[in-house]
Amino acid sequence: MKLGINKWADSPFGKNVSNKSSFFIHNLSFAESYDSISLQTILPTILSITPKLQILKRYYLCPMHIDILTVLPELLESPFRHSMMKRAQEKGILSIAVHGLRKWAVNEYGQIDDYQYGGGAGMVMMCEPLAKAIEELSQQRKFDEIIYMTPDGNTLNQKTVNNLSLKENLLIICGHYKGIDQRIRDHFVTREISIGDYVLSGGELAAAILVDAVGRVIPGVLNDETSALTDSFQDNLLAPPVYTRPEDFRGWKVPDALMSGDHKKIDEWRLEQAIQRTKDRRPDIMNE
Ligand code: 6GU
Repeated sequence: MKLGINKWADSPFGKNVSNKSSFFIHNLSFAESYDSISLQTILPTILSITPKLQILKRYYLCPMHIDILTVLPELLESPFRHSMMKRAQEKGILSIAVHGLRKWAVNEYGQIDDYQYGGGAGMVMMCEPLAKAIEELSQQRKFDEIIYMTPDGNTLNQKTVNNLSLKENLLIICGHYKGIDQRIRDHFVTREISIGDYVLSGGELAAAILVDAVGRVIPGVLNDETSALTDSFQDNLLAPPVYTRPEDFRGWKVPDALMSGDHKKIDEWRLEQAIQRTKDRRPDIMNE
């Protein structure tokens, strides 16, 4: 369990936390020698009780951290600086670090790729820079998953997204050219993810999509209004249609049920619509 004391300093509790107790939380392995109740023992239980406590855990104990390894760090500069990803980072629930792989290049020319054995067009990303980068970053934190973004990985879905959102530390590797040397996949990578059956010129945009999808469902990122629970796919149903003012636009009316003010009726209408929409468009997800 790790927690920078500065996390507490930024928190609403910061001013009230004594040095002793912040140290106490900071390094739980010293907890028993420090205070009467063993926080170390009860904390996991407390944290698993309710989603609200999951949120507290994200805030004060273990925000999610995502490292991204790429040859094109510039490509990932903007995607996380807006909207929810920005808010998650400002709230201290999520931190993202993009690393340029050339930092670990094999020579002063910044080489990170080479011709493929057996011949054929296209370069392959070499073992050495990737292995060095992964090992260096692994010394800073223990990764729950080392993910390689690749069109031949498992297709991303909401279930995987939800699952990843509960992890603490992720490392995402963006492939380029013909991809990365198979030995890195065999010996370091724990998960391979594709975002669909088409080929992109690199894994960066796919990584941005993965981080966005994971970031928005991390406990505490969304408020009730934007709750992920009403998203498409969360309950194997697509979301129902939505409407806003005006009630009548060019003679196109908002469905009566939504204007009824009867919450039971509204819920029933939404469920009906969601089921119908899913049957029409994505019958495949209904029985997953
Ligand atoms: Cl993860 N990478 C690339 N290069 N292309 C893809 C992809 C990933 N997912 C779908 N197409």
